Order: sequence, then C-alpha cells, then structure tokens
Amino acid sequence: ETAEQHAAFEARIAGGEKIEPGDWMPAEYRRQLIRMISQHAHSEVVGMLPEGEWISRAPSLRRKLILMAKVQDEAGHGQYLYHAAETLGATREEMVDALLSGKAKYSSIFNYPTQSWADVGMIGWLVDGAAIKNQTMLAGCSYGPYSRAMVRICSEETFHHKQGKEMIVQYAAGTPEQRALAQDALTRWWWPSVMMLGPHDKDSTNSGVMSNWGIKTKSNDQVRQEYLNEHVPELLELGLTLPDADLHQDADGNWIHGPINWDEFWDVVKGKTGLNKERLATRNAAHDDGAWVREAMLAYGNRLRAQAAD
Ligand code: FAQ
Repeated sequence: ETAEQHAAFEARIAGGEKIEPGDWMPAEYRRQLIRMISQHAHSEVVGMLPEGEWISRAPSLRRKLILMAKVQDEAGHGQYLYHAAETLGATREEMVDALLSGKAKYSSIFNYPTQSWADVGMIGWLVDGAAIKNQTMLAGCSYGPYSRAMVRICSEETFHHKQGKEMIVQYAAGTPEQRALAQDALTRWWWPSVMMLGPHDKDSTNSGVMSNWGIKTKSNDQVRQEYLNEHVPELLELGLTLPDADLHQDADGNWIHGPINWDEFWDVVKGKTGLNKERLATRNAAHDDGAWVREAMLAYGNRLRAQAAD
C-alpha cells in the first residue's frame, strides 16, 4: 500500500464517492467491512430464531402470516449481507464456519429468550426500531454494496417495526392480561435493545477508523440518542413504564438514560450468559439437516457442467 494509493482513496471518501468491489482499498478498510458485514449477516440469520419459535403459537392466522413473512425477510437480509461480504473476498464457507464454530460474533440481542407472544411485538418495535436507526445511518456508508443492501433492508425493517408497534399499541389498550404481557415484555427487552447499539463511544474500539472512512456516519451514542428520542415518548404515551428510574429529558429535549449494565452486555456477547449455546446448537442442527440440499445442488451443478462440456 503506497502513500499515493491512500491519498487517492481518502480523496474519494472525502468527495462522497462510493467505493465499489474491485476498486483499490486499504487492507484495513476491507477487514473492517468484512468484520462488520459478516457479523451483521450472522445477526440476521440467528435473529430468525427467537421469533421463529413463536410461529406455531401465533394467536391468529393473520399474526402467523405476518410473523412468517418477517422471519423469511430476515433470511433474505442474511443472504444480501453475505453477498455484500463476498464482494470483498470473504467466502460463504469461511463465514458460515465462523458462525457455526462460535468464533464469530452476532448481535447480543438474539441471545435473550422470547418468553411470551408479546415479546414478538416488542422485538418488532424495539429491536427492529434500533436496527433501523443503525442501518439508516449505514445506508449512507462509503461501501456501495453495503450501502445499497441497507436501503432495501431498511424498507423491509420498517414494515417489521410497524407490525410490532401496532401489536403493542393494541395490547396496551387491551385487557388487563394483555397490558401486563406488554409491560412484562417491555421490562425485559428495554435494556437489551438500548445495549444492542454497541458500547459507549469512548469504549468503541472500531469507531475511529470506521468513521474516518465513512463506514459509520454516526457514532454508537448518537444512534442510541436518536433511538431513545423516538421511542421513549411513544412508549410512555401508552402508559407503559420503562425500567429506568433515572430516565429524564434534558434541556434540549433529549431523553437521557441511566447507567447501562455493560457487564451484562459483555457476558451475553461472550456467551457466558444468555442463549448463545442454544442458538448455535440450533443453527448447527439446521446446517446439518440441510447437508443433502447442498450435496444435491453440487451434484446437479456438476451434471450441468459435464453436459455443457460434452
Ligand atoms: N452484539 O467498536 P464497537 C437486526 C462488539 S440486525 C455483539 O463499537 P462496531 C435485524 C463489536 O463487534 C442487528 N457484539 O463495534 C433484526 C466489537 O467487537 P469486534 C445487528 C457487539 O462494530 C431485527 C466490539 O463489540 N446489526 O437487529 C455489539 O464499531 C429483528 C466493540 O464495539 C448490525 O450488525 C452487539 N450488540 O459497532 C433481525 C448492524 N455491539 O468485532 C431479526 C451493523 C458491539 O471488534 C429480528 N453493525 N459489539 O471483536 C454495526 O453497525 C456495528 O457493528 C455496531 C457496533 C454499531 C453494532
């Protein structure tokens, strides 16, 4: 890597140009993108599991169809994202192996259990809500394939967000039992959703280099602030209680949260607590069950190639 190459690259970033596959890029830019995009892809794939568990227990056919469509969308997001990482030279096999062996990270949020049907609504509202804030920021990122994947993913996530919110709004205005379920789900999902946006800026090891290269266009704390400002008033409006005694609005109207339990966050990320082992066991079983499909596709591909060569 020469100083001239770096200077030309920095100038393209400064000019707001998108970097495309095959363009020259610093090795560290490529490494950071593969790291983040593959973690993101894994999150979408593992993210199917907490809600997927509830498809067979949905309370109505309408809710079941909506949930099936949502979970299927997450599979599609995983696919776009694996493809985006492949444009940087990562192979599907390497990435899938890293997930299945437990080497790769994926979002902390998906190691929490879904304990009631109301959790499905709360995930749509809070988790998709946080994901949209983060991904709208990433839609402006400097790497073309990731930025374009984010535009499509965000529009689908907006549907997920709305269906979750609609469900919780109904339950919050419903029977005392429905209200209690909505409140219990909020109490359990609030802090994990606030944490999923990543460590505070001062502890965010990757942010510096990623912001300089236009991958992250807002910091973790900026995105978290936007998330709180949008969601807190709406949740309070429904008469629900947020599990944060220190939550308050500052003079500028920003909602300020109390201290975050980062020990819990890191324990969940590292799989010391939460459902990491169960999630990986489920993914491994699904991968093993799909072995015959991969073998059949390979055999079919080989046959087509042999026929073409004849
Ligand atoms: N969980 O330096 P930073 C979704 C790690 S998709 C686990 O601040 P960074 C859709 C981080 O990897 C949700 N680990 O990291 C859906 C790094 O470790 P490393 C996923 C986390 O990357 C909804 C270390 O901490 N979205 O929800 C987490 O600059 C419903 C230091 O942190 C994305 O992946 C975490 N929460 O900023 C699906 C979006 N946070 O790699 C189904 C793309 C941090 O150095 C149902 N990713 N770490 O070993 C991002 O924007 C960023 O990766 C952040 C973290 C903002 C998440």
